[in-house]
Amino acid sequence: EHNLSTEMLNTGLCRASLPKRPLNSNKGTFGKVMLFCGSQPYPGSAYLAGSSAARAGAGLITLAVTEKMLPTYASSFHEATFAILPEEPKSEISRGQAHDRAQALTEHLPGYRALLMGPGLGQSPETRETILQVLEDLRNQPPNKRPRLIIDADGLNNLSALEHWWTLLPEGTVITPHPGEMGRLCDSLKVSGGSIDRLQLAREKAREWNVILVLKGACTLVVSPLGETRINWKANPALATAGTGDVLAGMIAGFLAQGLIPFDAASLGVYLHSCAAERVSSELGDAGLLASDLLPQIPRVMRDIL
Ligand code: NPW
Ligand code: AMP
Ligand code: MG
Repeated sequence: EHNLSTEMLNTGLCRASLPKRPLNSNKGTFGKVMLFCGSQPYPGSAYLAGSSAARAGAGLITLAVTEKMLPTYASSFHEATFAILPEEPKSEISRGQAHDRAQALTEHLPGYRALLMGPGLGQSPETRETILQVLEDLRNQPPNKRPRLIIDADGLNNLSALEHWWTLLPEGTVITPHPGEMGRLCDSLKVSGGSIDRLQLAREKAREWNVILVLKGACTLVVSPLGETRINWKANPALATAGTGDVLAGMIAGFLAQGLIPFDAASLGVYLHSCAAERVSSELGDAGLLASDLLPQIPRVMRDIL
């Protein structure tokens, strides 16, 4: 345990992993991101995550949405493309329907380098079933053929109800719980209290779950399955507002699509997310940041660390 590398996230470290932008590049160079995010009560999370992936430099963003939801997204997110999923059934839970939805999603996945599942999805039984089916499809694909996976928010909440949920994840998955979600993943352990050693917990769980764990908070930890740890020291209360986690998840997905290894994609996402917040709060102060204010700052902070 004592030999595990622990470093503070900083500009030098992140500059080294920032994706290069060759002059003769095209959108294919920077990867496609698929998002299974958003639902009727939470349409904004799909927009925030998807545009963050694009702002982080990904080449193409696709939202997997039902036909009913399509107009909502299409009218506000002009750059996105769409994968249309079958509607959720009105009454009884149908495994078959979830299977159809998962199939519609996985049929679109060839050629995609990153998949983000979770922000704003809700926790209907059918959504849970769809997530499980997609995970199974991903596990059955060879690692070099499948997209890199990041799971956040309701993606995690849907899993945490299941025993040994982590055995369902493909190798190299990034998860980004806030302390509330982390508590649910850890069998309702209270993670936000002062008594818990967050660093030790994060290391223990990243290893046990075999994931790249981003344990969010005022001081966010990024831990690899081996226990390598990167700490983000940039506490900023401006980020304590709705939708900022959806932006972070989208940024990490964008970096995964550009070919970064998951530990670097997660680290770069966390660092640049707080740099973007710093840019906003240097103007607005500690309150009143909108998650969408972060979006135009993302390219600027990438330029800043060049
Ligand atoms: P408590 O109250 O302390 O016990 P939830 P959510 C805890 C989507 N969104 N430190 C805290 O628990 C998301 O993507 C959509 C300590 C808190 O009450 C999800 O899919 C938006 N505790 C869905 O909404 C914008 C902390 O967790 C509870 C903590 C629900 O996600 C908003 C809240 O977490 C949102 O992103 C911390 N730092 N942070 C949109 N515009 O579409 C959280 N907790 O119950 O998981 O609810 O995070 O709002
Ligand atoms: P979520 O709760 O999923 O929307 O995620 C909130 C995001 O904002 C995470 O990236 C947190 O690390 C970040 N955040 C929230 N509060 C603070 C804070 N006081 N200082 C720094 N980052 C914060
Ligand atoms: Mg969240």
